[in-house]
Amino acid sequence: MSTPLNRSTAGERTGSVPPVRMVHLGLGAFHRAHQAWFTQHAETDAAHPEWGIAAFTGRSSRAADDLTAQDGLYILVERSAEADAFELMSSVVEANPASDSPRLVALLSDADVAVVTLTVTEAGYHLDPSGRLDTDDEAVSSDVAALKKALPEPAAAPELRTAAGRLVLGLDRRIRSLGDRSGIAVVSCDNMADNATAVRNAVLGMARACQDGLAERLDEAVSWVGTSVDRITPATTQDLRREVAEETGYDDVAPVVAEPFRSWVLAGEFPAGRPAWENAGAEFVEDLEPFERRKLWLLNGTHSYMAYAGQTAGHRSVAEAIADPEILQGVEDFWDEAARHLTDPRLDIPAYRESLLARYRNPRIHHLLAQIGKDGAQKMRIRAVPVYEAERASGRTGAAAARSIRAWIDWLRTQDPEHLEDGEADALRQALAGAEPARALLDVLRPGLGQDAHLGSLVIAGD
Ligand code: CS2
Repeated sequence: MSTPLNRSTAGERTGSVPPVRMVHLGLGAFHRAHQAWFTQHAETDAAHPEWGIAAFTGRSSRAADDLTAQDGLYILVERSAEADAFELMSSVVEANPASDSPRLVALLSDADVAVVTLTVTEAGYHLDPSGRLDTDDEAVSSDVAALKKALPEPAAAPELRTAAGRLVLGLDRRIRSLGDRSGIAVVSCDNMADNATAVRNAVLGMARACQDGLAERLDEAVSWVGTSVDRITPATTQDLRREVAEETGYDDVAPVVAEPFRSWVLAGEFPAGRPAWENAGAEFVEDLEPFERRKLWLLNGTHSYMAYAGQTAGHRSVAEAIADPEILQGVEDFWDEAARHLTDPRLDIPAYRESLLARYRNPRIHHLLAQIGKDGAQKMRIRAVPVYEAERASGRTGAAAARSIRAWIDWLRTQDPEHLEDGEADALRQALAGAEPARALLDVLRPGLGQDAHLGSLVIAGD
């Protein structure tokens, strides 16, 4: 018989409940395997932790119900190629539905809350291909309308649809109640190029569309911190729940599984303090770009290539795909191209590549290609297109990056257009329905890319 998991059944294994000093938007498995892990391991006294996280869900509110029933507790399974290690996680102390604007406002109006982290996916920023907030987007315009009404009324806290809208509301209230003590760090933890600018553009773009002068006020209070985040975290399955119950005796309804590897590189200021994440191995740097590119191009770039080429070849997981010699070759070729533009000596590319291969080959991590294949438009735009462009700019063919783009196009053309799991599904459907789908899909990645004759010869051949 297994026991429900909560603070009373866990007893002293969790230490005291830490005060909320962090807010997280996008409560999903990755947050719970990454920032929550770093925060818990940053504590110097595990019995008296100082940094609690109040999290808000992303698209689905299920995690709020599941975790609330467990007082925020859950078990993290660290799965190496050989064995599992089980750890009780207790740094998340509140799990709220995304719709709970009053709670978000209350938290952000508290001077003790010092950090907001986000994992809302690339699509969750609602940016257009030029990197600015897409004000034509339906969720964005609905938030603009709601905020225009709510901002002048101090007590109003309407339900909002975007992370940017929620932050505008919460930060506006913070500045009103705390004045010159409102300094706070907003830390994007999504896999994007320059994620600090992405979240800044989203939030300030929203503020600008709502009220004169608000963007400037928010920009003064907020330190936009950029990060490169890494930990492979497959989706939770029923099997995992059973294994956790067998091994720990707890009937955890929301366990998380992740690989042992984890990395967090951050750049930026924390005006109101932060957990000592360096105690847990986080690195603080002045210039994030080399680290961010290494991660986005080498890891995420080949993940996406494997997602599309792998599914087309009939594979289901990363471990299966990388065992296919043709796909392995495609991965190595992509790495060779990308590595030419990753020359900072701190990056140690040979060691990084070797460790990636071991991570991909971990036979006990069932990381599904279908999971990675979602939201391909945003992903390919930042994972493959820049490698192709860097290669072209230095006079080379960019053939491996082009092969990856082609794999995406070929895979997309086998999908049911009505069921595309992509934040840009409408644009993709339109492109797929046109006379020259491959060219039109390239234009979705970047306007004008469809006119690139060289890329066309590599990608569109046989169209
Ligand atoms: C993956 C990432 O789903 C995806 O697009 O490439 O989630 C990847 O597993 C993480 O970035 C690893 O840190």
